[in-house]
Amino acid sequence: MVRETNRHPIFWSFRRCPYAMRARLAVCSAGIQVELREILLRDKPDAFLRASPKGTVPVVELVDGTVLEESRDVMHWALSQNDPDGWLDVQHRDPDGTAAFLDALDGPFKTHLDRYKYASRFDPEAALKHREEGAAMLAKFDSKLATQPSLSGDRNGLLDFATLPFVRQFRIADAIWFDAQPWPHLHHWLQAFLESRQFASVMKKYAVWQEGGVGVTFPEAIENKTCDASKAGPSVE
Ligand SMILES: N[C@@H](CCC(=O)N[C@@H](CS)C(=O)NCC(=O)O)C(=O)O
Repeated sequence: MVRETNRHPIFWSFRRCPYAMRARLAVCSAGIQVELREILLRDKPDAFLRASPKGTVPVVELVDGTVLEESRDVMHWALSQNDPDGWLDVQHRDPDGTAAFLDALDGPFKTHLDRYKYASRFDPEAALKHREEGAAMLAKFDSKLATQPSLSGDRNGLLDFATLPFVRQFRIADAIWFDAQPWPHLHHWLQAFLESRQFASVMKKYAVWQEGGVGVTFPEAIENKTCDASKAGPSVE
């Protein structure tokens, strides 16, 4: 008997990884179902490393054997099939600006975030310098959000969902400090996301995939729009 999940692309994931989070958000919004395999980064399964020897999540193995190894590629793959909420509108309007924004996010901003949040792994004495550099970028996001509801324009789209998981991490590093910054628009934008049903849908906890096993169907159902941006969701730790 062919199992139902065999027909879905395989999505290798790690729940708390912001790259995997943005990719799950896009898959969910596109209404595509995948076989999600939750892994531990400290104990990567052989099957995952065979699919993608570089060993970072997310990775999506398509049914035709194509392997997507970058979160941005996964977002584009999903949204180019179905984009009911217009996430790609911003890219259609301004392809160069969108690419430059995402490059700055995945490049300098992520560098500062890591060297601030995980300072002990880098140079502990440089933590505050990196917080300052990251904060300068966050202040720019706040200024943009003062003039329009979302980084992508009049509603959350590609730029927002690519960014929100990383801003969430920046806050987690020191929530008291983050909440005390003069960024009312950024705070509101992040909070609305954290309380959304969309966020709750992609943050469910799944058992770690076992070699030889079958993952879980994600999202569990697409008919009832579990990823609907308009609905509030339960709080997620
Ligand atoms: N450029 C990659 C970066 C992905 C990435 O670095 N993911 C982290 C987890 S958040 C990872 O898998 N790191 C490998 C490890 O920790 O061993 C993407 O956009 O998908």
